[in-house]
Amino acid sequence: SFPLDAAERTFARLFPRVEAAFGEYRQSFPEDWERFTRQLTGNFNALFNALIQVYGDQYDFYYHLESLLVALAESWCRRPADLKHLDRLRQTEPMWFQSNRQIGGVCYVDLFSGDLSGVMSRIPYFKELGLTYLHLMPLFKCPAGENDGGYAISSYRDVNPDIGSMQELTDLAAKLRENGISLVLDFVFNHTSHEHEWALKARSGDPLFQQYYYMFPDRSKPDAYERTLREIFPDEHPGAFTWFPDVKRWVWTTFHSYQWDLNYANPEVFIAMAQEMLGLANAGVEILRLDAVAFIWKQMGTSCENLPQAHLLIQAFNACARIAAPAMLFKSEAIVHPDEVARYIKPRECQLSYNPLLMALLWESLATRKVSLLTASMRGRFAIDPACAWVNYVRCHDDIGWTFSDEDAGHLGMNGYDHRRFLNDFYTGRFEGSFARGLPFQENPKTGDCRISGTCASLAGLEQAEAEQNQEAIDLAVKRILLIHSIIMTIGGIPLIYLGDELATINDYAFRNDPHKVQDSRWVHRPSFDWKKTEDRNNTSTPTGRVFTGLKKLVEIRKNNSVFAGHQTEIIDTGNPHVFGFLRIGDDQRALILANFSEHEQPVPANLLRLYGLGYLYTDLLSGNPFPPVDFQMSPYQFICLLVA
Ligand code: OTU
Repeated sequence: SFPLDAAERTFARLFPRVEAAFGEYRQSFPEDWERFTRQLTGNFNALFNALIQVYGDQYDFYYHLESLLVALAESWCRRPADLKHLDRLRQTEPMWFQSNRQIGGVCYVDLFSGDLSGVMSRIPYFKELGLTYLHLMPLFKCPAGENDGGYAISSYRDVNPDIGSMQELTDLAAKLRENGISLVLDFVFNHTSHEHEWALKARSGDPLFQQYYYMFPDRSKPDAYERTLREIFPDEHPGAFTWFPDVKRWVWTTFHSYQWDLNYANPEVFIAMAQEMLGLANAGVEILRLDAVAFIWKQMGTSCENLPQAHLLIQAFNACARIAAPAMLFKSEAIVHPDEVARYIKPRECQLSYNPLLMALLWESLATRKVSLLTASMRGRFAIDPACAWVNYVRCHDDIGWTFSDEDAGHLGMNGYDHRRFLNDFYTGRFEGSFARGLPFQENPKTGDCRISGTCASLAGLEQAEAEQNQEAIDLAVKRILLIHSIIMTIGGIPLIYLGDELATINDYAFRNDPHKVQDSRWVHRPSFDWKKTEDRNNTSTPTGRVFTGLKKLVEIRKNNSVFAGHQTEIIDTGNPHVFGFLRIGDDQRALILANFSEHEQPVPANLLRLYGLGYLYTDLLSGNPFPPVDFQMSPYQFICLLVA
């Protein structure tokens, strides 16, 4: 426990020392220093209150706090003028990311276009799609061979030399920004690679750097921890620890053995990582994807996931960003129970969050042709802080985990475990009559747990339909792809397209011939971007053209109607178990969205429209025509988007 005015008293003591250290800068740039002072005073309490709860009992807490403040000031002094300009813009329009004009895309630099200069040359393609947000998958130095698609980082300051340099990254960020596109990068902060300088020092026996990780000489502690841990990548190694004979230690490796978990119980790790984070901010990153947030704090006897200290640490990182790089926002990547996902979403923690529940339940609805779980879950869980936003997606570089709540399912009379089994059978194609061609990921025979890999198109039925040359099935697959995308475009939040999906890219099994990839089925949905396919993008006699033009139409509808800004959304009961519906509530308009998740016609009564209409005037945004409020039939997988006037 500490006195209530501890933050103010600490600030009064520490700030003059920081000012003294930056005397020259203050004199040369008084206004700029003034801005920093304002940002620091405005966020110091948040920073202090988070850190003292995590580190307050360490004898040298104040020393660390002072070093952190100095590091923040140094980073601010180094922050380029154009980014400080952006800081101002974002401070005057803090809800910019809620605009209906926001559309996201994500890709791997090497697979998409070879290298960073290749990405630069593809800006016209991003603009054609309407992107305003580009997430480039991890692009920093990483071990040769296996590196978890770049999620094992050996240096946060060096771009992987195969794809470019730090300067090229900075230039690309600026060029994207000029084109109205925000650069999004990962902050892989739960772990570094085993080849990071800190890990190398730890391996060579440096006790200071051994404190950067969790290292144990024998199995006693690992065994004790493992009693309550879940296995994340059981295919690679059982449990959470790996034995490294060179240092004769068990090292905490939640994911792969070459990904060493950082020890945030050590305040030096927090400060070091805050500096790495600000380095990314100063390179021009506007949105930081916080990877694997759930795992950053460990405590024996717990699951070591989603612990209160994990939240405090993210709040502290967030305060650092508000102080030294205020334009930069956080996006949480927590693919966990929906109750836990929600806890990261706060203006002072993560302003943005993936919406893994919506993602999983869109696929669940396609498999079952029923929308009850989707409707019930979204009803209870879609609403979040008005100052935050969802990032809605149908596919990403990862597997699909069935992270719905067993309680939600239970209320509908479904057994969560059995339902997940069904979904896994369905999406691996084992279920009789399934249209999907996915692969199992990290199937765990001990728990029956399994996740699903596969591209959007393959999971939606296109691969199988094309193999069978079944026109009708191809048609249905295209409709499924567009249906789930139409939801993410309109439901509220930033829609995020996994690039390649806009061209209906199917699975690529070539990863099976690559010894560094064969053990990780996620590579089946990470093919090289097929630029040849883009030639078909406006040819609507091909599935590629139908998906691309269909998606572009949805993008246009979203961008042209401010009712799709923000996330004021009411999930409605359509009275039809196959039809998902919601109402978007804008400042002066409303939109009614209906989505038929079955391959059969579905009736919708006019009463439903009347219920949500004002004066019964509807415009069908897809056709531009008036929509009469009479009983009607929805065609298979039809999506209806009505502007209500
Ligand atoms: C994340 O995913 C990344 O998205 C993955 O690509 C990485 O492999 C991993 O971290 C390690 O950096 O387990 O299957 O519940 O929240 O952190 C994906 C775990 C994952 C997830 C998530 C993790």
